[in-house]
Amino acid sequence: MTGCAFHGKMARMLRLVIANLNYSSWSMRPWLALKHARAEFRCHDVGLKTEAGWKERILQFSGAGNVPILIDGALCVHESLAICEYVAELFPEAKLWPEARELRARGRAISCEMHAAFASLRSELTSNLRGRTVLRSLRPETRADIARVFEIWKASLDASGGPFLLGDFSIADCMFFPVAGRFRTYGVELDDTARRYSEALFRLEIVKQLEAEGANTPSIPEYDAFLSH
Ligand SMILES: N[C@@H](CCC(=O)N[C@@H](CS)C(=O)NCC(=O)O)C(=O)O
Repeated sequence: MTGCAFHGKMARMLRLVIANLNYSSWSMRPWLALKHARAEFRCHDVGLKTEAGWKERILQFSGAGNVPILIDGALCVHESLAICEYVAELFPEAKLWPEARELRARGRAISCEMHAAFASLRSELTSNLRGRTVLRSLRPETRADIARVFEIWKASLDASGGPFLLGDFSIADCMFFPVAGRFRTYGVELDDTARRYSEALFRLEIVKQLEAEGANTPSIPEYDAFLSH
């Protein structure tokens, strides 16, 4: 975390520095957490791969060189999961983590797993919320990642009783929403549990708002190319 370029210029208002909401799964996660918490915040899209100077704009706020970054006064928080945690602390009434300790532990474990793993799924099924295709074949590693996601979803829904992973909507759903989006984009066949959970996500008003935000953002051809692999 670093000092912030916005600090001191304006009245305190949360700011989320993001990339294109159609493609940036990492940006979607804290965006959903903030919306669920009914937080007032402004988004600053750096223009990833579409506008000159996008990398320098990110580096103004975080030496890690990645978005999302949440700015709260002098504080810049980078890393999507850390931002979700910060939002949970700022808005405890939003109950972004469940009260039951066991479910909270599960939620943190699966959110960390989402953050750290699934490399094959992420690289073969690039996030593209508005894109639609049906991929004919997938790498075995991607199929294994998909099976693990289904396993996590089923175990969590069984433990909590649903309709979301930990019962009510939580950070765990923010972390896994982009995966449900990837499954829809690339026509991945869902089992019954995964289909019901995905439908619950896509029915959410904040998800509809996110889809509307992502609908008209600039196209990034190198990501759209994955639709025709
Ligand atoms: N671990 C980071 C990953 C963030 C990330 O990879 N963000 C991408 C956009 S989705 C990015 O900023 N890429 C910049 C680049 O490619 O140089 C997080 O969870 O926030």
